[in-house]
Formats: sequence, C-alpha cells, structure tokens
Amino acid sequence: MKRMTNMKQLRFMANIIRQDVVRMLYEAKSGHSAGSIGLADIFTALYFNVLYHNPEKPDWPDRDRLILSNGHVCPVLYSALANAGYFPKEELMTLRKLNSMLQGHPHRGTLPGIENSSGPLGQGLSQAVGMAIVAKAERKRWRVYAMLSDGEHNEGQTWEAAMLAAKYKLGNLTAIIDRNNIQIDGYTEEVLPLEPFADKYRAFGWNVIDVDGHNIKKIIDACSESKAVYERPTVIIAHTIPGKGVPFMENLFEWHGKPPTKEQADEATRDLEAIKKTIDEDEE
Ligand SMILES: Cc1ncc(C[n+]2csc(CCOP(=O)(O)OP(=O)(O)O)c2C)c(N)n1
Ligand SMILES: [Mg+2]
Repeated sequence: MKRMTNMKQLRFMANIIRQDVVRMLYEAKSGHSAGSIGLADIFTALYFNVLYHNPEKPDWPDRDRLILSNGHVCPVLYSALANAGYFPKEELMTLRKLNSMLQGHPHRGTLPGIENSSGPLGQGLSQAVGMAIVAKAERKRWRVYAMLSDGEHNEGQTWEAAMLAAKYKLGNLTAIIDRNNIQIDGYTEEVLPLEPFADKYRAFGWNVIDVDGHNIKKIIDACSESKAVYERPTVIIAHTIPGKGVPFMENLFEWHGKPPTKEQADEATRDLEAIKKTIDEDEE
C-alpha cells in the first residue's frame, strides 16, 4: 500500500478513525471506548505508513504482521482496516451484531486483515514471538508488530514471551505498548504497579523506546528506529491518554468498557470535528 507521509493527512485520518469508533460503539451499545479512541494515532501510523501490506491481497505472504493482543480495542483496528480498504466502511456499523464479521473481539478468518484472534489478555506477545521466530528461521524480510496494553502486563505469560524474544534475538519484532495508565477497574499503578516499566524491559534484554503515542511522526520514527536494531527485540512504550480527543472521556478508567449514549456520542463528534478544523491551521 502506498505510504501516507503528509502529517496533516495522517492526523485527518486519525480523526476520522476516532469518529468511526464513537459511532460504532454508540450503534453497538457496548464496547471499549477509552483504549480504542486513545490508540487512533498509533493505528493510523501503522496502517497508513509503517506496515508493508496490501488491502487487496490480505494474505500476501510477504506482508508485515500486526498482532493485536489487547483484543477489546478492536474497533480502532476495524476502522483502520476499513479506511485502508480491506472491506467496505458500511460494515463498521455492524460491530457486535449477530453474524457480523466485526465481533466484539477479533476473530481470525472472518475478517480480512486480522492476523490473530484475541480477547483473553496476555497471549499476543507469545503469538508474535512465534511468528517472528518463523520469519527469522526462514530468513523472511517481513516484520512482526505486536500491539499490547499496559494492563495485560499483569499476565505472567507476557513476561515469558518477553524472555523468549530476547533469547532468540528477535530484531524483526517490534512490540508497542499502549501505556495509558488505566485498566478495567482502576489505574495501573494502583491495581498492580508496572513501574519502572522501561527498566524491566531493558533488564529482559529489549531495546526500549519511549514515545508520545499521539505524535504520529514520532511513532513512525520509533518504528523506523526499531528496524535498525538487529540483535534485540524493540519495545515502544507509547504514552497515550485514554479517550484522547474526547474531553469527557480522557484519563478516566470508567470509560474502559463503556459505550457513549446518544447525547455523549453527539458531544464527542462535535469535540472531534472541532479538532479536525484546527489541523489545517496548525504549523507542522
Ligand atoms: C485473561 C483475561 N483476564 C481478564 C480479562 C478482562 N479484561 C478485559 S479488558 C481488561 C483490562 C486490561 O487493561 P488494559 O488492556 O490496559 O485496558 P485499557 O487500557 O484498554 O482500558 C480486563 C481485565 C480478559 N479479557 N482476559
Ligand atoms: Mg491500559
């Protein structure tokens, strides 16, 4: 797919994705708002710039693989895939409906562009490590990107996979963590503290990059940097604001698993439209 390199165009896309997510969750009357909306900039960077992929050939063998581990944020993935051309955008409004391709958690095989099924947290890094081991053994050029959440680092399996990735020197693996500081029922540092998070990954043998998860240029740069590290896996700790762009949702763990009401969806759309208007005026 042709890369989008214009930052304003990329920011417009992230805004469209946020608006899609708001409407999808309102239509479904259920789903996870905060994480999905907070990840719009990262998914825009990935699907419109970073990944080598072809929406017309979802099974192209040489494509990069994006493993989504925190499956509950799939509305942002679905919107990114639809906007990239994997399937018609009308499908987005069938989220969580019976017989829809867009299940509440991603199901590999029912929707083009989905590399793994997820929902049970803590498994995605293991899946990504397995794929990266195969790619390395077979000397393939494609890379594996693993999207993880901070909350799922409460699962020991994530750390087992982190150890294995270092053992096999998986330079073809880039993990991106949504460091949004919330999980289902509280703030991560209150439920089960993760800090010093970066030091832990360093101690596990990883290359660590901290990045502002809302700065699309910096996310793209961090992904490029990770490609230049051959002997270690890279983790990008992306600092995000859950619900970013919708002020009444921002930074509140209560929005982890709640959809907006009609009034709230309308307000969120107005907020996002206001941001969209400022993109053109901004200096790059
Ligand atoms: C193994 C497992 N345990 C519990 C859950 C229930 N659960 C769903 S989302 C979630 C919170 C995880 O935190 P995070 O992914 O950081 O949430 P977010 O930042 O998206 O709000 C939990 C505990 C699950 N899906 N899988
Ligand atoms: Mg979180």
